[in-house]
Amino acid sequence: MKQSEIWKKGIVYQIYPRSFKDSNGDGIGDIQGIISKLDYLKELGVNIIWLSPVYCSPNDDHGYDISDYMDINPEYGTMEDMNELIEKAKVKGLRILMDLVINHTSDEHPWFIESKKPDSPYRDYYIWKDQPNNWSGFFSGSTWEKVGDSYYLHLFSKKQPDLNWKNPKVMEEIQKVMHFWLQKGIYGFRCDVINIIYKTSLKNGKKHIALTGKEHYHSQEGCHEILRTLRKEVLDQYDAFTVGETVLVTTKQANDLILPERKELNMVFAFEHMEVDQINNKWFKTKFKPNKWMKVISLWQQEVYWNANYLGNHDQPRSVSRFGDDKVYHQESAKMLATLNLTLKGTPYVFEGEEIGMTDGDFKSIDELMDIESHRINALAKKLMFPKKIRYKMIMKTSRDNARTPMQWHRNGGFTSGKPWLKMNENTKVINVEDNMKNPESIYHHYRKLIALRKNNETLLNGSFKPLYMNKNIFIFSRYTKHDTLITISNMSSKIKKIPIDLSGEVMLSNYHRENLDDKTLKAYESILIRKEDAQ
Ligand code: ISL
Ligand code: CA
Repeated sequence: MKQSEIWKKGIVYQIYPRSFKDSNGDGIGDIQGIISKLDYLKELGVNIIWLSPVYCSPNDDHGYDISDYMDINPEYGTMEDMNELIEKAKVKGLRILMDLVINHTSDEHPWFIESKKPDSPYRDYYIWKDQPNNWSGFFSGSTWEKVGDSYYLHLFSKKQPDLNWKNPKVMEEIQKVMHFWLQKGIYGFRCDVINIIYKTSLKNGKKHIALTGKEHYHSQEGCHEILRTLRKEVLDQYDAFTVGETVLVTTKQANDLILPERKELNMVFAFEHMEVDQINNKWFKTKFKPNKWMKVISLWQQEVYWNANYLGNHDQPRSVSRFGDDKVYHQESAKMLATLNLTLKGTPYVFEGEEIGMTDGDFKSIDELMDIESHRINALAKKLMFPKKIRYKMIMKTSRDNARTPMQWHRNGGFTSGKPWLKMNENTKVINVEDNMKNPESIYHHYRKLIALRKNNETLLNGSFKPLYMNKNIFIFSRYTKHDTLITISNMSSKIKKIPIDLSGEVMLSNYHRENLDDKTLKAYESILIRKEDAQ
């Protein structure tokens, strides 16, 4: 089918349904809640909505453990609600991207329940072994769980058994699922941990601090084959696109998944720029050094065919708390980050709440957290005798719940009329949609301007990327076509800096009321987008 390639011009907004908007007062975000906010999204200017999983799930990992791919989690609504969402969104020119989690299912999926019986035809839907191997999992600890006399593989929680992609039946079932959703008119899939789904062998792995065994399942040829099949048999029959979530990929491995001639995915989420403030693994944070980040961004911009640009998602701390300053320069730094993300080459993704500068959660104790990953790590750290204070500090900095606190619609919250499933940040009093919309100087309006500007700007949509200057805190790059050059200048620090190179041009957007480049001083977190003067 002819591809409209909306994804090349579009801006994607990620919704974490549990936390976006509750319509019935049970404290849990739901589909009717999303429907009630479609006009808000339309006004913001985004055109694709990525929904984190809304399928039936026992919620061990909040929807990333699916027990029925073709039905809706009753907490979120019904299939009628979902059909309504897809239709109403479409009428407004918004397309829905669904999360496709096919590395694993829930252990409560009927396939797995059957698979536990050694003689069942479903046995080979999953990966069973008489003896475990030495692999270690994403949420720490062993990756094998015993049932009867055998063990099954789970790279994530034990309630997320890995599917066996060597079984053609699994391929058949997942194709059915994809057709089911695409026929409803969705615009494609975000494919969860897609580069680890194929396990070439189950041999012991080389010992690593984390993810022992990964060489047996990371970026395997079998995975490329699966993706080509899904593309040919399913996706190419629709006007659809895919973004793969890919762990631990290099630029080369990313290109191998997305170059058009490969006919696999359209783009991937990589993590290298999310790892610049950590040592070895995400639990050990080090100070954020902008220069490291710029280098990674610059490399990916230049080497990778088409990037999926993002600063945060439901697994990451809030971007303004992490890469900006969520206290003194909250407004300025959130706007600077927005300008960076939306002027890079590729498809920009905005995570819910980022457009108003939502910050990390303000949890008082680990007990307030709901994320399985945080609790697993806490248990492990306790076992290793980490003192309570240190555990608290470490987990508060990194917990995925930082991104999952309820959306702050107005001063009193506005997410639910009941008790939210996860603590609402008290700063909703000052950081909320209502106030943001009223104030023309707000972060929200900065996003709106940027989105509008980008949508109609050929240079921002398709221009090449060139780094012009990088030092400890300053990042300057251009986007150019034959006829036009745009330049983004960012001071990624609170220190006052001089613009280090000679630049002139018309200011198109700034976060400090700047009208021209006469003043060569960059204020704290100042960011400026200019059009070069000699450009036609
Ligand atoms: O979460 C990460 C870093 O904080 C990454 O290691 C990686 O994104 C993650 O472990 C994989 O994430 C995806 O699959 C998981 C699910 O828990 C996440 O929410 C999802 O985004 C298992 O399905
Ligand atoms: Ca609800």
